[in-house]
Amino acid sequence: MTDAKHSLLPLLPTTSALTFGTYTLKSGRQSPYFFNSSLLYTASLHHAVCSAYASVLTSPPFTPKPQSLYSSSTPSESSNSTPIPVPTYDVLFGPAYKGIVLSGSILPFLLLQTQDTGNPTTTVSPFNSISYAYNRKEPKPHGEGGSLVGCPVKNKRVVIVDDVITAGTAIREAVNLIRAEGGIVVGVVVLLDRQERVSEEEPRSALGVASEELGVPVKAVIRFEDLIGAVEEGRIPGAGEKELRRMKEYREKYRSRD
Ligand code: OMP
Repeated sequence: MTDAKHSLLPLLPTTSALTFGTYTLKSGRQSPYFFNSSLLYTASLHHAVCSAYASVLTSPPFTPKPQSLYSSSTPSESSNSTPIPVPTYDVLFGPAYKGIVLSGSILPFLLLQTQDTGNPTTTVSPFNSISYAYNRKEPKPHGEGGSLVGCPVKNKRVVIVDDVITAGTAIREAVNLIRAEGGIVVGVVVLLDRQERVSEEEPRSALGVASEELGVPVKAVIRFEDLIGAVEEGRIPGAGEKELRRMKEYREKYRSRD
């Protein structure tokens, strides 16, 4: 998790994904900053983003704890004693639209990070059969029909991969979609946790509440605090004292209390 964050954060200043102004969010809140993950579209940035998700998805709690990490290839059978984690899920689900590209793009990175390095002639990985799925916003009325694309999720253990969590509405919508298709949601990974409360009435964090309600891990690569830190250190172009003050005021107003 920490490695993923530290490889991604230094790249932010090279992009315009993080901008400052006044933005109306999906929740209706007026935010002094906006994180637009779809601007991380170059090969090198997309590589870094997918690699960061894959780091999270190949570590606990998305793989068993170290003592039970071994797949069918045990250290004694392998010329290299590096344990290979096994996944606790079958499908990565990316909610339309921004999650779509993530769901498929992360898969090769799961393999790269978990190949049995003791056997370089094969590309055996316990993650070989992890699959992707995503939804269409408009269900297709002809051809194969339906609103889900990719692996059918019925009876499958599904991890949702999305870009940002603010109040948690987008995640709840994705959970409902998957459950309606018979899938079992076993986790969520987002790129940015804005660390905001669910609502006026619910002061706990959207991420914490989602995790508690679903009874599954909900993890983020980067948090709002990381963005504030980067601005404080003068590492984000276009963000100075004024932007920092507005971000801190916003944090006071909407930050979660858990
Ligand atoms: P919630 O549904 O309130 O959790 O908002 C999450 C969604 O808001 C994400 O899926 C994004 O589409 C969008 N969003 C961003 O992309 N970046 C932001 O900085 C803030 C939001 C947002 O509207 O809250």
